[in-house]
Amino acid sequence: FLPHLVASLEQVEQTYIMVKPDGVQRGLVGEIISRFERKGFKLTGLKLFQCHKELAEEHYKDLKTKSFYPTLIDYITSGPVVCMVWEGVGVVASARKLIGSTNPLQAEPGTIRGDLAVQTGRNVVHGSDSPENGKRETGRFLLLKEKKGWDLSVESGTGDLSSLAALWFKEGELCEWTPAQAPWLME
Ligand code: IDP
Ligand code: MG
Repeated sequence: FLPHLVASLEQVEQTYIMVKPDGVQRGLVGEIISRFERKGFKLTGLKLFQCHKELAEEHYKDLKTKSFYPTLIDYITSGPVVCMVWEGVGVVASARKLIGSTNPLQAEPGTIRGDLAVQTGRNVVHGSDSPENGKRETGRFLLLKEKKGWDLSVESGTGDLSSLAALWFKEGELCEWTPAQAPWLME
């Protein structure tokens, strides 16, 4: 462990990246993982998972009133997804750039959606839209809870842990590690 190479904990964000069922069915899992790997972010969680309706509804609860909501829930639960946690300074906004616009026809070439998809309803990948949602969707706090002495009330901001309900990962599923390439990515 090289503390001088590691950004302070408050600066490090987590984002929940998910290869949606169309990405899995189309064999794009490796391609999508590669893009985050090559960029230099750190993978701290990864699994193939069949999402159930309740979780899909909770994940997309902000879109409940949209006309496409029922088909969105059907889409996300239609087959296995690949759930990932990527970690790093600025990872949330950077991952959204790597992913590209929601509508793949408007997404820039070079982005995942710009290169690999044509329709909003089949846009192959999800990425958290804010550091707060990154925490909520990844369940980052579960890992921190395992570390003795971590004050969860600091992590939650309010002391209310219910706001940190983990959506996609369970206790013990995330890994804390230092990649061998760390000193070659961060000065
Ligand atoms: P985002 O995934 O780029 O953050 P959101 O607006 O949060 O986009 O929408 C979540 C997901 O809902 C999209 O990725 C897409 O799969 C689906 N979606 C959004 N808008 C539409 C639409 O107009 N038609 C069909 N599906 C949509
Ligand atoms: Mg969104």
